[in-house]
Amino acid sequence: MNFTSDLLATLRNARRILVFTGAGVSAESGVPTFRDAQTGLWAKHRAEDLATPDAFLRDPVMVWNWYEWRRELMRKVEPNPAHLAIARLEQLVERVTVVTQNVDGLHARAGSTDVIELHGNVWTNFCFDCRRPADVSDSPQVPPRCSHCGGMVRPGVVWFGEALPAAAWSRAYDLLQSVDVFFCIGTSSLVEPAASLPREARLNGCPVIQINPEPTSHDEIAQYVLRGKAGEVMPALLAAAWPTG
Ligand code: BV8
Ligand code: ZN
Repeated sequence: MNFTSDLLATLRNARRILVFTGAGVSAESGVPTFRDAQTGLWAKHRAEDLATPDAFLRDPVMVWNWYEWRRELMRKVEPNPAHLAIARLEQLVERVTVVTQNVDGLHARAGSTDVIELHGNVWTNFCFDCRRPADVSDSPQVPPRCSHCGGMVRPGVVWFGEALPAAAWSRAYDLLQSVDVFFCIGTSSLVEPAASLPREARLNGCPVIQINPEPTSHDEIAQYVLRGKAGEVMPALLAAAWPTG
């Protein structure tokens, strides 16, 4: 895989890097991307139609079981070379922050130490009514019930139509003013407001590096478009930029 000397110099001179990721960075771990066709029980549903508060209120058992199915699948996977290369960046650059749309927790498991989860984390749960964190281990019901108020427990993710966690969003947005390089890896850039981050970075004059096997609407704002799988491109890019690293 060849990279331009300009790209390699940009990386080597970077002090602060923001790595923005979507479901594609977990694809090579075996986690279906968000817009991959759903399989099995869920084949007739679109993820966007299940990941909403209305869907949960309409059919809490189905939505809860969908998350249990995804958690079961995610439990079995490991971070892939893309996650590991992103974590290794921290040894090569002064500051690296990962801003992820993913809810699988794989960046932290790969060793990334500064991860902002814009859309929550599927390993947490909270009460739909009182919003207290919920421990579901001893609740026999589906969905489990809140031990405090009896409300239904839901996964700790951000659903469509819900605001992103304010602290996560403002920290990610503020970082745009101070990063030298913005990686945009494995995202179709369809979901807002997350998809506005690469655009803002570009408007701030920060070079955007897009890594995706497919074209996306953000190709035109990227200074570098690396067409390929994250698990192949990222390790090769780090080896080329820091050969002795
Ligand atoms: C909000 C958690 C307001 C849940 C998720 C009309 C126009 C524009 C916007 C809207 C609209 N109508 C509504 C909206 C807003 C809406 C939205 O953006 N909708 C979209 C569908 C149009 N957004 C919201 O509702 C957000 N909230 O706006 O709130 C508000 C404000 C104040 C007060 C109240 C309300 C909330 C959005 C968060 C939704 N939750 N996830 C769960 O996971 O179950 S989003 C979900 O999509 C995942 O987190 C996923 O990460 C994310 C983005 O998708 P991608 O990551 O990009 O995944 P995708 O499958 O699409 O693409 C994968 C890519 O990887 C592809 O490009 C593929 O080529 C590539 N790839 C594949 N293999 C590889 C690879 N790349 C590299 N290597 C590989 N090997
Ligand atoms: Zn409660």
